[in-house]
Amino acid sequence: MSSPQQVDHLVVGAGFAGLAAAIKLDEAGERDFVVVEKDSDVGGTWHVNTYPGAECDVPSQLYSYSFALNPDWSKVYSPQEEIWAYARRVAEESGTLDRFVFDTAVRDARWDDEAQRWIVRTQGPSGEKEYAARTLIAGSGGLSEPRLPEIEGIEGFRGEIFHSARWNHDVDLTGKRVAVIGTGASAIQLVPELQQVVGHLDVYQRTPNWIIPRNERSFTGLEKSVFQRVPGAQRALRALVYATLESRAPAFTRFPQLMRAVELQGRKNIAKGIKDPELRAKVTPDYRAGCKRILISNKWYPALAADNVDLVTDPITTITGDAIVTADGVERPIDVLVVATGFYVTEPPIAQHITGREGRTLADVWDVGGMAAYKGTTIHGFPNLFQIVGPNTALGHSSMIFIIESQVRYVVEAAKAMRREGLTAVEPTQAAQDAWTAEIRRRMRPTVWQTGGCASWYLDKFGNNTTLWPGQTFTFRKHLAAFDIDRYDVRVSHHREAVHA
Ligand code: N01
Repeated sequence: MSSPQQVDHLVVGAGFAGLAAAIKLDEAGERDFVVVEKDSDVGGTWHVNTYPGAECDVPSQLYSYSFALNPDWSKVYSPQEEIWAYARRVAEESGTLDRFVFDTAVRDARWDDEAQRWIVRTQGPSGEKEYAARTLIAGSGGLSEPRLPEIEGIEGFRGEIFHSARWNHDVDLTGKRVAVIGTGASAIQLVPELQQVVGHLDVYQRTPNWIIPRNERSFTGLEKSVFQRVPGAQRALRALVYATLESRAPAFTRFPQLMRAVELQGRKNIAKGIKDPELRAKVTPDYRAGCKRILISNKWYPALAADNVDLVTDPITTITGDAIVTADGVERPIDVLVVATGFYVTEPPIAQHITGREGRTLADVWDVGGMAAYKGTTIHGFPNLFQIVGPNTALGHSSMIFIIESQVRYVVEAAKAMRREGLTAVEPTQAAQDAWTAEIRRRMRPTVWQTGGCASWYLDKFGNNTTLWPGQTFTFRKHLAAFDIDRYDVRVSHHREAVHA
């Protein structure tokens, strides 16, 4: 292999996180970067998730960059292809696409302490390539690695099988016998679409979710032209959406009993969509709303009540060559199996491929005590690694793009500080990271995620919520407003010369 390509910053992933990092680095004059993306275009999850009915459940006025408002959103909650087209347009207009490398996966990244660089090996259409990067900015997302269910016999299934995030559009579902495993955010969007085309649909539910109505509507031509001509009007609407969503945070983080109001809405939604008392009982959760992600849909319950749909709640025991067998012994034949079973969130596979200063992978380090990072972004033992959407940065109540922009600002401030001070490495001290993690754990205790009586993918194998931010988003932004170099060990040469904090 030829010698590594030297770059200042290597960004992993061209989703909303990687794209924001590229744009903001570029604006700050940090132009020597490469964005490596395993898929064929920008957009991340909004490029990959093409299942029928895929839409965002955060209003688009807020689920968009603050620096690239879009006056043309068609609806309050935009469909996947519109969000992807928006990301594509922002990327094109930013003038940064010349530094994006597509169809290229990161195989591994290793910190070279001698060179003070990340050595990153990639695999692309023209083979393997190595980069030597000052910083590694991981924007690969928490919801990018599909989790397939471990069910006996699943590998022997002879029909078509695919994950919601890897939709196989070549399979015609018209008139077929189809099963969907899972009833999460993806399933509740795709099931109502499938119900209209398939012959018969079995939906396998392990745990019901709280689902409230979706206040859906299209923007009128007049509204769009006002947004076009008076950006202030659109900013005001964005601020209103932000404030409305933000006002819900305390119910998640401090006063879970307030979630009774959501449960009332959820029960009404069930009563409206389903007449059969038995089916109503099956879909009614027995835990506090908010403990698992609150979902929004007007179509889910009517779809379950349709004549060609069965909601199966008996646990699946085996999958045969052409059927699913449940614990009650019933065998339901199918042609196609859709698994909408979520993602690897608390044990992200990319962590196995990142090796830090002491020769340990991020996966090994996190295996001991769970995911942890200083301010959800930097990690002791992993100099110059910045993780966008890192531990405890995800949200249950608002737009992840707000969090992404907060983190990107921090990363850019770090890059500027490194240049200004002539630093080769910055690494949060163990003390700083431990104090941050301890505070997160303390704040997590009264939250609905820990007290609500459910099992969720927010929690890791130790029972800790290492996924969500336990507070208001503006507090998160405030924490990351400046690069607090006094919480970092810094190096100005091959040897550690200055230690802060
Ligand atoms: O995945 P999930 P998702 N046997 O993990 C079930 C975002 N998102 O893809 O609840 C049987 O939520 C599992 O059951 P249980 C959003 O952040 C956003 O739907 O664990 N069932 C659950 O029902 C969301 O939260 C949008 O008991 C099994 C389902 O599979 C996140 O993505 C749209 C099983 C998995 O649900 C993930 O959503 C879509 C098994 N072995 C997604 N294993 C927006 O609109 C798992 N399940 C922005």
